[in-house]
Amino acid sequence: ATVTRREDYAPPAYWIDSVDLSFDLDPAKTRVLNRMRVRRNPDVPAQPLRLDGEELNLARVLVNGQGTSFKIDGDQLVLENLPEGSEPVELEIFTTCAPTKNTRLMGLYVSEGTFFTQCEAEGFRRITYFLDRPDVMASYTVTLRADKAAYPVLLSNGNLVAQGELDDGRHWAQWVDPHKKPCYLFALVAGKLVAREQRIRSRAGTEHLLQVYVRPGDLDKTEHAMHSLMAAIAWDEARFGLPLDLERFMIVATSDFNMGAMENKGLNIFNTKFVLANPATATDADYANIESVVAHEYFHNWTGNRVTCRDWFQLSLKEGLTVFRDQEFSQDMAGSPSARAVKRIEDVRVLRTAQFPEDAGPMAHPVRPDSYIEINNFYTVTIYEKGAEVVRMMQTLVGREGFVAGMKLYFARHDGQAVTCDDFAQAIADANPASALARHLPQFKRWYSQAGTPRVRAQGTWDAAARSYTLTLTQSCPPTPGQPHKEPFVIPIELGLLDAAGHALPLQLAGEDAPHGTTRTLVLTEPSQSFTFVDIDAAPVPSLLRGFSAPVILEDEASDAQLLTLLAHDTDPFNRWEAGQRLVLRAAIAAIATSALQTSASGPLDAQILPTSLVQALREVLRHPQLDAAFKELVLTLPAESYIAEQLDEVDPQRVHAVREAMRLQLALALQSDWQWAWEQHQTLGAYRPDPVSAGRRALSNLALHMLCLAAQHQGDQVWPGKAYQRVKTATNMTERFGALSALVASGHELAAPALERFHALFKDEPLVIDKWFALQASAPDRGGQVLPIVRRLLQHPDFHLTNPNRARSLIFSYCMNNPGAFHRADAAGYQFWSERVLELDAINPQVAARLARALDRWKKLAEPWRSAAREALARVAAKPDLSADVREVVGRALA
Ligand code: BAL
Ligand code: ZN
Repeated sequence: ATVTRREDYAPPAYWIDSVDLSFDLDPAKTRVLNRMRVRRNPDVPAQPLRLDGEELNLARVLVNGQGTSFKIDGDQLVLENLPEGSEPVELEIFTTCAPTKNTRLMGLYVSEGTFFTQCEAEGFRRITYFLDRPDVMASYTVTLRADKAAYPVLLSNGNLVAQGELDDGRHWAQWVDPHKKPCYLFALVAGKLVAREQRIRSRAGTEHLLQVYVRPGDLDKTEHAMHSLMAAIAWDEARFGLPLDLERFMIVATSDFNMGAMENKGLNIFNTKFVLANPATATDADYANIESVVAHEYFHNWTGNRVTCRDWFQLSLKEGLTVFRDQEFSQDMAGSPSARAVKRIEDVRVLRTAQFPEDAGPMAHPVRPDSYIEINNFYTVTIYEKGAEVVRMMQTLVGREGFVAGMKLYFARHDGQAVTCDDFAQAIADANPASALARHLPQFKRWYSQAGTPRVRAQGTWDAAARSYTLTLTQSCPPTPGQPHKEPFVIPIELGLLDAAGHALPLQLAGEDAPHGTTRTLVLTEPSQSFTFVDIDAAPVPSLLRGFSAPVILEDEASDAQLLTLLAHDTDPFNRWEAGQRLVLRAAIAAIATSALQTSASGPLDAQILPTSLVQALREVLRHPQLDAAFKELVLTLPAESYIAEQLDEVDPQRVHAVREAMRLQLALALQSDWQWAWEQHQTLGAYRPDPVSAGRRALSNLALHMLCLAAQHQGDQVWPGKAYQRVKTATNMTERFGALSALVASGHELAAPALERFHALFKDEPLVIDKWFALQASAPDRGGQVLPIVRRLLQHPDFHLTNPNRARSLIFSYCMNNPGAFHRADAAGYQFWSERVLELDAINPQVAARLARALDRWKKLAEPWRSAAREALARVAAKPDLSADVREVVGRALA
């Protein structure tokens, strides 16, 4: 396998100024004529032109209209005899490709009779020979020709400049993109589509046409995506002064897509999952995801497209920054401080349940990686979510206004360029020369270069005589592959101190004249540092890492009593939630260490794992008159099994499952009347609205119904399952309908089967809903090992299609990656299933297969017999001779 290294970066030997592409679109054999103006890069020694290509049939190469000698070297087309000198050369390359055979969904492919493209990261080379690297930016003119009846809509980037009929029932359209772009942002779409349209006027008075294209029949599911797009456009102008730079901005939805969506210039292509929504088919979570993904892709128009990446090692330059922007957008859209905090908690939950394990496992890599075999494997939670945390820390260190100034300087310096993460950090620091970021910039940038999650140990001492409180913070970071030793990071720690009654204390550091508020940010730069607060009358309760101000693992000595104080009183909602989670985790870990609980076919055991004081504290949160429903739902939701497992040195997945199930049952039984109260108090009336307040009420009432069904199942009572079944039949929105169905499935009630059947019949023509139906069954709690046989049976279901990534994810990924209790079977049958599916998928779509291959990333943490069985399963996959580079890299690293 070829390893690509960041240190080997060299500028391209040639520039491509312009590209004129003509497509004769035919599903079986599409003809592509590529006419480029190419010139030598005068800064680089003369060398042959090497163009990337993959699975192309080459018919002709002309240089300045003349035939030329060329050779094929591996996947590259090599031209050794181009005219010397700096004059541009007209290069004409004629190739064909086979879109219907393209099951990888990279390059040009056909989905349900419509042509789509996906070029990031290296898909453009599957369309034509090219310098397929992001630092080569060209002007594009694209002409599409296709049968008019089959492909009435012909789209590409930029503006439609001409169109017409051909005499054989075909038609054509020509598009010119006014902006230079790297080829990974190229796109075309051709098919039977309809569009929701909206004309808008910017703050500056310019007019723009917005379009959301979908298949006929889906138009009634496009309103929310359009509203989200309009909100995102307004937000970027208001918050960062970044306007829409296109006359026309298009979104097109397809049901066959490897990723969530793609930010092609002016022609975003989306997975239907992140476009289509109406109250009957989409849940509140779907609505929120659509808002955030539509915004994310739109924000790329500046952060990614106007300023792009020099090379793929800089991927987080655009992805970390754009995730940060979409998270900020969603918080601003949420409105109230409480709704903002809910969004922050959800984001941190993703970071800690997905990115922290990645950073501790075989695929750990820095936010700016040093090497890769297959770049597709590096579209990770580290590049995206940890990258966003790095940007957020910059904002914390320079302030919100300072960050806006930094962004302005970044665009002033780099608009139209392909740059690095260093360039970004430098711009933010240079715009804020007096900031802690500028003072510590080289050290801060270790967040880009060092992998691993830092640990921060906090020790506090109250000195009664001096009336002072000294907090000592000590940082460390464990080794990661290729990085045995880590240098200290710059870690902003936001904190507050509470007295025993939960009141916030004024914060005055030794040497200061007066207190500065009740929450402030300390900047940890040394391996160990002490901070002394004065005028403190009694031992305080520290509230550290408020708002999760840095992506670290905090180890402090908080007692249960202190955590209960934070859970009841902290003014920082994140730490209030965190205190509850930590108390639950403590109880879970203690139970895992001491008990031999097992779940059985009849359900979880009735055991008292959570201490009474904690159950009472949770009750008080649930019944609290001021707290929002959405926040309550988060506090009352137990940490995921995978997150609990991460806290353990050695994992018995069945014990983790049994303990979590027992905690769930304990909460269901101990708070039974409170759940009933919560259900009754949080019904939403009137027309469905996806706003955070209504969504929070539905989330809490769904959790209540789930708990009530669980308690009822344990007690043999039929009332609540009956209500849930009724709701599956009569609910007027998907959030409530699916919540009720999930409650029946999760409690293992006999009504689950008829409810699933009815649900399928109702939504058999709605693929995104059928995805939910598969996913729910694959992630059901395992009782006596029933889930795997169900999943195997569902593989044979007429609605299951392995070639469709959404469907593969809904059934196979849900089982292997979201259902540890069912997947980690003592008989290794779950791992056997996993290895079969990885190999099967690899032959179809290596990118999707490589994602599934990561289900066993953390196998070295497993206890026996799981550990040996997992290693064997990995070795079985690795033994396949013709494995893709994608899967080989993942299993190779896992076994290293
Ligand atoms: N650039 C790939 C999809 C996304 O992150 O927006
Ligand atoms: Zn992105």
